[in-house]
Amino acid sequence: MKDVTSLLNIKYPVMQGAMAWVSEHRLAAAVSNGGGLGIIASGSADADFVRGQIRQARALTDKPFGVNIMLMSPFADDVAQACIDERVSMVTTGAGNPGKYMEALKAAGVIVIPVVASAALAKRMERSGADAVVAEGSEAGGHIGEITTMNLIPQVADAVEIPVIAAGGIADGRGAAAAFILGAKGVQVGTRFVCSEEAVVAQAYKERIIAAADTDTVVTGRSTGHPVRVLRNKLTREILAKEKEDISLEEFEEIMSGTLRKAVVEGDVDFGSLMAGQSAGLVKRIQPAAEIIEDIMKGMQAAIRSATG
Ligand code: TUI
Repeated sequence: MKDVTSLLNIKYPVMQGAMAWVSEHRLAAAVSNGGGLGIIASGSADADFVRGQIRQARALTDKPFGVNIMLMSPFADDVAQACIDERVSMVTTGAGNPGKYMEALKAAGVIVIPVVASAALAKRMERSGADAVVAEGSEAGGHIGEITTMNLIPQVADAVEIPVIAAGGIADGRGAAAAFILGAKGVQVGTRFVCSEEAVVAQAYKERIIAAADTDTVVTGRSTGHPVRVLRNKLTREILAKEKEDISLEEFEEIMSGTLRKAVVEGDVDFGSLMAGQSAGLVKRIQPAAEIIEDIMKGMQAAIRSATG
């Protein structure tokens, strides 16, 4: 099996999770310059925005980086085409089944790494030509599946021959070491990179992650079929109370609309959606992205030595 670093032509098997509004070109380029794989999140942005992001990232790094296609976006088709036109090295996909884009992306020579939350989808993706999968456990921030990383990684690793990259709950070398022991060949880290110097994110949001304890995330949106993990705040108290009653999808969407931007851009930590994983409790300070990658790699080696020594 080809390893993840040679597949992606990177130094360390550490990918930065795509986070809407957070992982734009500056963060992605910083992660790639640090030897990992930076990923531009397209979120619900249109193709012109994504094209601009790709070009700006190229101005900041000559290393490979990726683009994430968020499959619930109304612009997903155009974003996939933009990735092909711009000849990006790789794409990840999230929040759905990217089957319909697979052939065109592969024909254009783009490496495709779908994010999956089940072994069944991982198998389907392997059959349709995926180069690897990111298996994301429910500890992750944002839109999540049901299975924890501890259980998902070995079951996906058993189900497919292609490399498995672990995501969800990994913020330091111990988590990365655990993921490798479970069968992963790489890790994807999100929440800790929100607290990188290069992430253009309101300081108040970064500080809420740093202040977070292990129990400070909650899952909103279960009643809608689109569960999303965020830090607890006034917004989550309001929405969870409404979800206990019988809130319509329309009312839910009206309350949640624009709240991620509110958190990331405006720093509204009370009424913004502070997407973060359960690993928020492990994030202690704001650091350059390159230092985060070095720390994870050194910590991973130390954790493996101490477990086997
Ligand atoms: O996609 C993510 N995380 C995200 S996307 C996002 S944008 C958003 N904003 C507000 C509300 C909702 C979304 C924020 N965070 N992670 C990857 C991921 N994909 N996690 C789980 C899945 C997933 C779930 C079900 C992938 C496929 C799937 O089923 C597909 C099928 O059709 O079988």
